[in-house]
Amino acid sequence: MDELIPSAAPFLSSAQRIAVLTGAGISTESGIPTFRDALKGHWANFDPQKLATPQAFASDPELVSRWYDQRRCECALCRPNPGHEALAQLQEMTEADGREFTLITQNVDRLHQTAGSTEVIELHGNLWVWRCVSCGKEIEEKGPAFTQYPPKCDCGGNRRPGVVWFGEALPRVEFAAAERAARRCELFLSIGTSSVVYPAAGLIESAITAGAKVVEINPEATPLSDQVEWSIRGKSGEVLPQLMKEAFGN
Ligand code: BJW
Ligand code: ZN
Repeated sequence: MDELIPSAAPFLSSAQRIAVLTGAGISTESGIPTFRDALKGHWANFDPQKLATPQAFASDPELVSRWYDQRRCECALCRPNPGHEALAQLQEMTEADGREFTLITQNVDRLHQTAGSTEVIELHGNLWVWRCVSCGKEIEEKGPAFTQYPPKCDCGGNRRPGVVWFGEALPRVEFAAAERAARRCELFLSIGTSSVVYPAAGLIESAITAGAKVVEINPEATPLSDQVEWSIRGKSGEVLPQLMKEAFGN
C-alpha cells in the first residue's frame, strides 16, 4: 500500500464536504482507453485533438460520427471497476452521514452512473445523447451501431454526439455547480486525469486556492502533482478501495 494512504484516509472519513473530479484514467481498468490512447487500429493515424473538434465534424461528419459511434458501442460493453464502485460507496456513506458529496467527471462513458453514483456532473457531455446540428433535437441512443454516418435527424440535419469538443463551451449550469463544489469542499480528489484540459483542470486549482486538501490518484505525475497535499502514484481501481478500507474499515 502507498505510504500516503494512511495519512489521507482520515480526511475521507471526516471531511464535511468532499468533491471529486475524475478523468479517463478511472475507466482504463474497465477496458476503455484514455483519451490520448483512444486511437488504435484503423484510427491510429488520426490525432484525437483534431477529431474532437467542431471543425473536424463540419469537414468530415462521416469520419467523426463513426469514431464516436464505435466508442459508444464499445463503452456499452464495459463495466464499472472497483474505482467507480468505491466512489459510489463513498457517496452513499458520506450522504448517509449528512455530509456533502459532489462527483464531477470529464468522462463521457457514464460508468459512474452504472456503478450507482447519482447526480454526477458531466462536464464534457456523454456518448449516448446525440443532437441535431440543425434543429437541436436530442435523442438518447441505447441501441446498436448506426446504419448511416453521420446519423440523420427527421428534419434532415446531421446528428452529432452530445460531447464537448475543443473550443466549445462547457455546459454552463454543470460547470457552475462544479466550480462551487470545488471552492466549498474541504477535501478534493483528482482521479485519473492528466490535468491539462481546461477549464476542468482549473477546478483542481480552485480547490487548492480555496484551501481544500487535495488527493491526486494517478500512476503518472501531472502538472499539478507538486501543488497537491497527497499525490498517490497508482491505479485508481487499486488505490480507491485501499483508501476506503483505511478510512472506513470495510
Ligand atoms: C490512470 C490510470 C489508472 C491511466 N488509474 N489514472 C487554458 C490553458 C490552455 C488551453 C486552454 C485553456 N482554457 C481552454 C483551453 C483550450 C482547451 C484546452 O484545454 N486545451 C488543452 C489541451 C491545451 N479547452 C477547451 O477547448 C474547452 N473549451 C473551452 O475552453 O471553451 C472556451 C469557450 C467559452 C465560451 C464559448 C466558447 C468557448 C473544451 C474542452 C473539451 C474537452 N473535450 C474532450 C473530448 C470529449 C469527447 C471525447 O471523449 O472525444 O474531453 S478532450 C479530452 O480531454 C476529453 C477528456 O474528458 C479531457 C480530459 O482528459 P483526461 O480525462 O484528463 O484524460 P487523459 O487521456 O488526458 O489522461 C488520462 C490520465 O489517466 C493520465 O494522466 C494517465 O496517467 C491516467 N491514468 N491509467 C488512474 N488506472
Ligand atoms: Zn433536426
